[in-house]
Amino acid sequence: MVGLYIPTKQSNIPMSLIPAKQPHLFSGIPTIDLKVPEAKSLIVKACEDLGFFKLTNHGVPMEAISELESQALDFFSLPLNLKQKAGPPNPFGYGNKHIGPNGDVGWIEYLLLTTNPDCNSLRLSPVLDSNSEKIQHALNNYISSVRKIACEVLELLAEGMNILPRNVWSKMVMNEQSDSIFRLNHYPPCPELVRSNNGGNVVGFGEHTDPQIISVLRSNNTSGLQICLRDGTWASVPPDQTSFFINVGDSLQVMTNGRLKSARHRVMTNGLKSRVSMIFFSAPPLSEIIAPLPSFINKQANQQSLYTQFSWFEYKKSAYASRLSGNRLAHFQII
Ligand code: GA4
Repeated sequence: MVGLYIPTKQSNIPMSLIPAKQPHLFSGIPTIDLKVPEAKSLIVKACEDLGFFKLTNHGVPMEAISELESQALDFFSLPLNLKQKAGPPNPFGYGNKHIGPNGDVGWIEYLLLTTNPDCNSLRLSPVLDSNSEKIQHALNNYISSVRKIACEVLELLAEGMNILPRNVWSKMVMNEQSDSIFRLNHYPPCPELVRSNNGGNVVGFGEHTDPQIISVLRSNNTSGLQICLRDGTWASVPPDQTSFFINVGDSLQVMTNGRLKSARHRVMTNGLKSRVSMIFFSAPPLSEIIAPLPSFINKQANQQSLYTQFSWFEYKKSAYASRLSGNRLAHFQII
């Protein structure tokens, strides 16, 4: 793979001598047990403070997770020319290094997929022939589990903030027309890094916020995910293959009029181990209007909406016209 973005490159210093500047593993990620009575208030607090937390005791069987991981690894270990038959990822399919339509690149290969059962066969069957049924089955099973997790979290958030009805957000994700998508990412170890032994700073997936409502991420036991803290510093998230990581997306930030903040995050390539992640991006139907709910605008306190109203279709269109690291909400902010 070529064309990497190596952010610490400084003039006159050979790349191999640039010291590792990876942040330390951060021990402050809020960890929330989904089944405890105080889960809702803990989730609200985590989404207000960081827009990010780790979810444990989620009830999704490890077999469903491992099965999809193993199918994904089988796919990514195929020869490049075969995998490319499932591309390009416009809008769904296999992608390699290129992220989005505007020139962003990373040390990554991936499958972008729909969340509609059996709708990915058009992309996957030409590569996997009859074996595509296995991955389809693992995908359907996993996606239906994480969709439920996303909805449970959204309902706890609504309850925790006294928003009625409690399914105000989950019903968007459960809607048949929901535009939710799914992503399987493979970050191969970077041989160049191993050779130079400088330990880090090759970008797998550049910094960004997710445009959707919330994202449910699971990875194998390889580090790489980093989140941007409120003071602008980056923190490495210790991997945990048995838990999910949840992050707030731009749309939830808008619907809560900025009370919950979307989490800026990125993934750095691990020099030695490959990282596999699977992410469910929960989204509303394309026609859904994204605007602050009235309960987040306190008229007595003269509070106003911080954002102009837009449909998910409009936001998505504007997101896909932006660079990965862009502040996509700026365009819709009322100043
Ligand atoms: C970020 C979140 C999801 O991975 C994604 C990404 C999408 C893509 O990879 O095609 C985008 C990015 C994401 C936001 C800005 C645009 C679109 C790449 C890019 C430069 C699938 C999504 O929905 O938005």
